[in-house]
Amino acid sequence: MLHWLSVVATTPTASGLQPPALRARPALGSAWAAMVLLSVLLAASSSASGEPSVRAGRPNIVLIMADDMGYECVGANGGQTYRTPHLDRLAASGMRFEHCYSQPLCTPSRVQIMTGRYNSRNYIRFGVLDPQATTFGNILRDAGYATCVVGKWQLKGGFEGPHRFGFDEYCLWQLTRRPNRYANPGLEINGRQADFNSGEYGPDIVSDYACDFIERSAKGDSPFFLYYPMILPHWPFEPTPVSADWDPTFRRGDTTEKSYKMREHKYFIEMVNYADRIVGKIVAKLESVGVRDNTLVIFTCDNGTYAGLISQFQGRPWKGGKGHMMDNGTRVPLIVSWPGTVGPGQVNRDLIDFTDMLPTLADVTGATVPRRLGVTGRSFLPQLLGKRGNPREFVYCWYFRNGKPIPGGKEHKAGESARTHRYKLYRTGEFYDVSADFYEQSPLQADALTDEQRAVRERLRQVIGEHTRPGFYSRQRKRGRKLPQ
Ligand SMILES: [Ca+2]
Repeated sequence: MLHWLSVVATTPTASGLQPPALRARPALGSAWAAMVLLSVLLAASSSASGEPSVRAGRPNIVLIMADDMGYECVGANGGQTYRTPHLDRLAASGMRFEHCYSQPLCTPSRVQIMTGRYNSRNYIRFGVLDPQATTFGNILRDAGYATCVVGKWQLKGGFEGPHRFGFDEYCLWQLTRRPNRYANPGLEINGRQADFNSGEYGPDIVSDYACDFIERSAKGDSPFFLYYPMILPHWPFEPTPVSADWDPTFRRGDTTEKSYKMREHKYFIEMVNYADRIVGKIVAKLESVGVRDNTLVIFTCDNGTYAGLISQFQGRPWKGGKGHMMDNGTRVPLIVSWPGTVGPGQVNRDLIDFTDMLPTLADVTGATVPRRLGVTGRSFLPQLLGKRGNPREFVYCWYFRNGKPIPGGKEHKAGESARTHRYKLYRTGEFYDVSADFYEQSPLQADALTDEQRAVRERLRQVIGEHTRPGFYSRQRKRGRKLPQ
């Protein structure tokens, strides 16, 4: 493992920031004292009722989110093209969700999962998180958690950005620049650029940092929250350190990598397998430092697999749909493991969307979510504890990559929809039975709907009306912008 204080800083910046070992823990204020008291009270009341005292334990949280690795990539889900033994074991140890829906693309999903709000309420444009936003990092740090983010950022904010959004420390790619991410990467670590030139592999470095954070935090007085939006297995598709043709001298800029064999499926498969290895590495670290049973581990993904890559899933082909609003762009893995608290081998079919993560983490930790934030997600903690809970009736999606219609004829990729398990309505009026029409080829004909279908369609129309961005369409029309047809 690298020694983090010796990482070569090529561009000293961000005065006031220090490497993690030199940073002081947040002061334990009155809010913390109140939280401890609350935890004690909750422990007393919950133990009296015989239910798990989840808030009393204040578990550590590790949230891992892969990049462009759809539902079909995980063996436990029925995937047959990739080897994911660590994820499969994680699923066997806890609860696997079959209907978790992200946004179709990186930034929209990152904004939604971090803020607990639909993109219609706080999305600006690709590559940006609203500087005024409050994230799950802010909420858990305020609740006394030691916080860290490693992996891919893509949300701007400068060297202070991750701190502003609630993270004590970070080891990231694509914070203030966009150099190589895989072999010989350029990263940014706690306010400093760090360029690696000796055959290092970006995903190894950020996961080493994550392991170091876990090890340090396990010795601390506070529980910890590790948010790990993975670099893998996003394009460019390249050999990994365990690939037969790994080349430690390999180096490319984003300009040249576009001419590489970027669509070679072989490397994508190897990268998914490597992402799985890293999940195993993180879990092994939790075990080796003795905190596994007191750590809630969540694995999900930000959007579907790269468009056009065909994988085998439950005996049939599944075509990747990243960037599209169809299920192959938005249906993602969700695995939750918390030994001793979440029972093993469970499969849950409830609808979950990315606004639900923040309220769930708050629920697990007893953290307060201020009403002013307008968080609309629902906690799925009850389901994790084996209860029915309050499952959502719909999943809503507002997707405009740049916050407005995309010029150049790509409007078909943008839009707004609401869905149940079975049916999906677009704002344009197209209405699909997605259980029978996965790729949304044949909208249901309005004059042939059953009474039940009409009722569902009307309810979904209301959902879109309730969650849409007020005035958005009239403003676009005034500006002469073409809207999705
Ligand atoms: Ca992505």
